[in-house]
Amino acid sequence: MSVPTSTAAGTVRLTVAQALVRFLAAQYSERDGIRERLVPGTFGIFGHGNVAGVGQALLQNATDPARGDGAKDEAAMPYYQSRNEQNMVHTAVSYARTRNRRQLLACAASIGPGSTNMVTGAALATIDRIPVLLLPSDIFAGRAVDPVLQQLEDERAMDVSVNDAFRPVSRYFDRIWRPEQLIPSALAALRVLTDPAETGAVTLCLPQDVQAEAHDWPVEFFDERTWHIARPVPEPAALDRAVSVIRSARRPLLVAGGGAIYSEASEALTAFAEATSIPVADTQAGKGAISGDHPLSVGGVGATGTDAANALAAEADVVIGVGTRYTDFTTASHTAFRNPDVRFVNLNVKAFDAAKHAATMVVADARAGLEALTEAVQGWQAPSEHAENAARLRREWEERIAPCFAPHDQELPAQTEIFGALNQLMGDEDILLNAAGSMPGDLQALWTARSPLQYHLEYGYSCMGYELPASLGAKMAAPDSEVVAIIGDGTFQMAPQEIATLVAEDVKVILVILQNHGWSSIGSLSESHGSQRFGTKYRLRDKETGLLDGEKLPFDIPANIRSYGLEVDEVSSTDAFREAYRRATARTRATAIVVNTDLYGPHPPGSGWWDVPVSATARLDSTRAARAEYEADLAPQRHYL
Ligand SMILES: Cc1ncc(C[n+]2csc(CCOP(=O)(O)OP(=O)(O)O)c2C)c(N)n1
Ligand SMILES: [Mg+2]
Repeated sequence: MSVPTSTAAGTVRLTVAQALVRFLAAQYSERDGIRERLVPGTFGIFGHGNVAGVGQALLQNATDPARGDGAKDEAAMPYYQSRNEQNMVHTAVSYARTRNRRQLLACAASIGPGSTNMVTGAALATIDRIPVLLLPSDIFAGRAVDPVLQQLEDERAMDVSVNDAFRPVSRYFDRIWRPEQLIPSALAALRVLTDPAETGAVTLCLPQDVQAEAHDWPVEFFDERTWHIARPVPEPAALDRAVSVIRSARRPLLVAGGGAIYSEASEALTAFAEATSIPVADTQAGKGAISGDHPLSVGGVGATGTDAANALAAEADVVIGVGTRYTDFTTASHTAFRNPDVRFVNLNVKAFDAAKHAATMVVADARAGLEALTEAVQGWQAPSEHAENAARLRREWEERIAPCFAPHDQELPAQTEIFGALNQLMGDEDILLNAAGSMPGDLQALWTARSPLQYHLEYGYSCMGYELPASLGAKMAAPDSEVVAIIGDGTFQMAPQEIATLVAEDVKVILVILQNHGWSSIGSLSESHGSQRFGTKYRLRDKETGLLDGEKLPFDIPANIRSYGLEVDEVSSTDAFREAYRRATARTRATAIVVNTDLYGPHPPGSGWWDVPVSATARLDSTRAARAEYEADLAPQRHYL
């Protein structure tokens, strides 16, 4: 049995990798009195960079009942094998998001390509403000063998490696050149991961030789440690300033972002909205913070928002942003808020976000801040006509989108029909996942989320390939929920591999693949911006035109998925989809429904705009016409000062 030997009093001899695993297994989080293992598992793919270091440590943890020097059974660190390093970061992000950032996973990769495959996942985590601990392997600290297989050589600096690419996309980055550096670095890493204002990807690079090096660690390093996830309260003076702006409002609008969900502020948000009669619009990350059925909910705001939310945004005199980053989709590229005198009050745990649009800042946890605002604004309400106007706008929008859910006069269903059916079929606590393609826009406009976790849209990075591995993470985090990933055919082709992991771990999710033989999203963007859908369909190259506009590819997605061992239904109508969904829920294993849909939509109507610049000079008429339209659309774009 590979029990490490204690050496000097109060120390334990372990390799750096063994020490890191043992340290991570002893970390706990606490919020609102709920204490949980902070890092309950590690995903990984081994190569020469980590197989004998981190790999050995995980093996020892998995197979040695003493888990190294008598550590308790709770110190297990389950290892999950992934098929692609980018995917495993997506899985970890989805897990942490579904756990409202109270728990997270580690991801261990080999040196070189294994590690850089994680860079995209790191960017996604940092942009979305979701904690994930990345453990890329790194070049030899000792340099005796340089260049090791897959090493980038920089003649100007020997401490540079490909892992430096993680720096701009990590909230904390470190490289453990010497064993004893692990102690301060591990503590710093955990502080950042559990700080709601700082969190994102945290990267600890582990040189290949250092991972396997032994050190005498102080036993206290492995003591159980609890990280208290803070709920910072607003400063009284900031609260006063915010309240005086809110009290002056005649046509206020709340914008709920992801922060409202991660902080579990739904009740507080709803109570604040009810107390003040302020309508609530939502962003992609914030949908569900207030139930879509609530009379004050007006749906998505911005580029892919509802007419109701956008009409209210256009005239709002005070916008109260709660936990939002105000991406260009939310602001419709700075055209959504058109009142010349509009002012912002931003409640955000991160001062950086609270300060946006020259706002009156309330730097606080969303829940604590909303509770304080509700108390402080007591007795004040927006004029009653305002809520009545919002309710009328919402009814008009519902009438306008009703045709999206009805059968269309075309051979294949529009995906909006499928979404309408799915919204009825899924339970309130079930989870819908999506990230890229034409689906996010349609879903933001059409979907009614009735619980905070139901609508899981990754739209900070909108990364094709997130959905499938994310379904694994969401299901691990919420095993009692049905998890449904909506995956475009383009997205499917980017990352189908993780189906093998779903099978290996026997994780039941439902994959809904929308087969439209190309990119409906970028195709329509291309067409409306003068580029004629060039290069956006999946077609064979036509010998005569020389373009990719020949026959459809004979690629058989159902057969591809069946080859992994899944049961698959292929459907071409909304009624058949309903039946297939019922069969899918009855199954106990991961399963898929491939829906043949129409590449050309139709997509929902909408009133938002998105700034995608059109070529300012062109020989093509289509581009010149699109450019003229673009210049006109730019007119209302402004800074909010
Ligand atoms: C990794 C990545 N590459 C490229 C893009 C740009 N992009 C956004 S949507 C899209 C096409 C998506 O195609 P599909 O999944 O079939 O969805 P559809 O547009 O047909 O709804 C592309 C290429 C992206 N978001 N992510
Ligand atoms: Mg497609």
